[in-house]
Amino acid sequence: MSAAAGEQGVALTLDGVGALARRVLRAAGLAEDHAEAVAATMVAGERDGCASHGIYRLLVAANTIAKGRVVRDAVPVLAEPARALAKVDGGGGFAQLAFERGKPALIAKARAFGIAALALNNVVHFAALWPEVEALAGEGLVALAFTPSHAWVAPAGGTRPVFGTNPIAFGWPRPAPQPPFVFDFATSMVARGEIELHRRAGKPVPADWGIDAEGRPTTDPVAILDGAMRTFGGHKGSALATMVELIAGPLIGDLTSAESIAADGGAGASPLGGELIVAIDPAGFLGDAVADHRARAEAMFDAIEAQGARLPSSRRYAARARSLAEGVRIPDKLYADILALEANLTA
Ligand code: NDP
Ligand code: PYC
Repeated sequence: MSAAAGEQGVALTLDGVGALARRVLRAAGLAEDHAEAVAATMVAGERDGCASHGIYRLLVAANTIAKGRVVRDAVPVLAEPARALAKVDGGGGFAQLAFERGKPALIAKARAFGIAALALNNVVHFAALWPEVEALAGEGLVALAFTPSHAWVAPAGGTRPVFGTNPIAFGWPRPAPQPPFVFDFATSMVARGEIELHRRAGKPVPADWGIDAEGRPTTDPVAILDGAMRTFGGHKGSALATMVELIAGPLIGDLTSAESIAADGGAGASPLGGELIVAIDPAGFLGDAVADHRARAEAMFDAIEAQGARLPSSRRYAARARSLAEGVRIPDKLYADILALEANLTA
């Protein structure tokens, strides 16, 4: 999370962010392999200027661990229910390690069969999805990822939460030196983490982000956190959020967002459930013609940028270049809260 304008923030190298994250996660009782995998996604978020899923998530993860809502030393188990399908039972642990365990099988199957899917089951999820689709696109694959969360979001036309913030991520490989084309966004107006950050900063949110518990529009982040968030794009976001519930819930035998929040029982821990990741090898459809058709995709990216529009992830890649050169700045209060958490855990 970068420091707000006018605030200097605490300067850290990315190695420093990683060391801090690993230290706190280990102190919270997380097993070494999970701490490594979880810390890596927090560093990636901080490095790429994704405040809602960077080092701020240490507070979220520590709360989930303290509430006993994640298995600290879960051992993910890989199964292959069909030739093009892989699944990993995360054993109630954080999703990051489960994805790492399933990724090689997903890549191998996509290359062998042209298309393959990986289901993560029984995982606790608080991360952004772009690191996963970007990693798969880096292997030359087209990738899609979906996960439900907790029921915080009202359907279009309704006032009570049914959906999670249900992100959809997509990755498309591009010829070097271009990084992959990636987008990753919640099907709610904004990720819940963004509303949490406004609450922490004592700032109002835009009027279309959510409603209070009585169904009235509000700019008060606390009222929305107690009420309901809105889907983006009205009925279109609502339908996409429904799709995410279905394909990363019942389709893979895992929880919906409503079931996840019911299982949480008011603990305020991160969502429990599943994630679906699909990988497609362009060579499966195109054979030797891959390069020709990928050149047509490049022409489309050029047409977008030629008129001054930006590609999704271009902000993130620019932030990455800056952070790799200069490190990052963590807001003073967030840094103080993390140090206080660490002191508390090690006392
Ligand atoms: P945003 O609304 O900020 O949208 C993010 C995506 O849109 C990024 O790919 C971003 O690229 C792109 N984008 C933003 N502005 C533009 C623009 N002007 N032109 C082109 N592209 C643009 O994010 P959300 O708040 O919806 O989600 C943030 C994160 O929260 C996601 O990474 C998501 O995975 C995560 N999340 C995770 C959940 C979970 O259950 N695990 C639940 C909900 C969200 P860029 O990054 O370059 O700005
Ligand atoms: O920010 O909406 C969110 C979120 C939910 C789970 C992880 N991030």
